[in-house]
Amino acid sequence: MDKPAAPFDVDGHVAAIRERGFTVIRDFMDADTLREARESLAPFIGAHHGRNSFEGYRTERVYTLVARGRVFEDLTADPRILAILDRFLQPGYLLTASQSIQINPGETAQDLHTDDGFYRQPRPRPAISMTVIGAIDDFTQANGCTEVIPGSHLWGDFGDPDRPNTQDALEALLVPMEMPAGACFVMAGTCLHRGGANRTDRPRLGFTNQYCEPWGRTQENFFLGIPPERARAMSPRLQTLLGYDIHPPFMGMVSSVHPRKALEPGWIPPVVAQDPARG
Ligand SMILES: O=C(O)CCC(=O)C(=O)O
Repeated sequence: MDKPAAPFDVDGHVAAIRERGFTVIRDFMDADTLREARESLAPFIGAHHGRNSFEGYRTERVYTLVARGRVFEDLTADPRILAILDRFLQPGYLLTASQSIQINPGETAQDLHTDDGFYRQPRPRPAISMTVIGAIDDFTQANGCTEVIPGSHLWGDFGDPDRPNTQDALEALLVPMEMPAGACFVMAGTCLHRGGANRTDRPRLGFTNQYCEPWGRTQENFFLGIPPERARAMSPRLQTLLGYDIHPPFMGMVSSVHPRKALEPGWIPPVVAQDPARG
């Protein structure tokens, strides 16, 4: 008889993030999910090449991933991920970024960065966003797996007060997030990391979804990036993640009404509906 699957250990994952800044979910995606993810992405890869050293000149990204296939809707609102995020972010948190990242052969390592660094609030502080990075291919040190500095989520604005804050000193602390295809890790937005260099002759495909506090500005503007008729067909949970909800009492309202109304068929924005010139 098959051993029953172990229940998902939310507390364990939350404790690991609090302590080290990240946690790994090894069996996040099964073989069917991985196949679907690859098939859904295939038509889009190649359309966008990195334009700077942050995006990576030899890296291909597919933005607005959440709307590129049903599998990405499910991965974005995966109950295991949301159970972890519920413990770090206020109710009504938002999807702030959603993209696949294919690091191609010859790509160099990214600059070290944090994912919530553009919220210019003094550190140390709680994370304003949380990041998920999923491995669609195996992530290895050779093919450019993400590299993370454990514990850096607790640092202040100028790094660890007990260590020199030089590039060499920081690089010496990097840990490669080697993981098999199907695994993902969840990381505090305050944790220093970078995409690694790909020294193999094959691409490394992964994806990232990032989620921010419900009062934060999102990196991607999903209201403009996802046509309303597509958003209308998504689950209510996903609609909330995309901003079709309010942060009480009324952040996110649309001309005084709940933003989900704007998804109803035939909805006409009040600036148009109430325009005396409309006749
Ligand atoms: O692809 C990766 O492993 C990490 C990429 C990353 O950190 C980013 O682009 O912000």
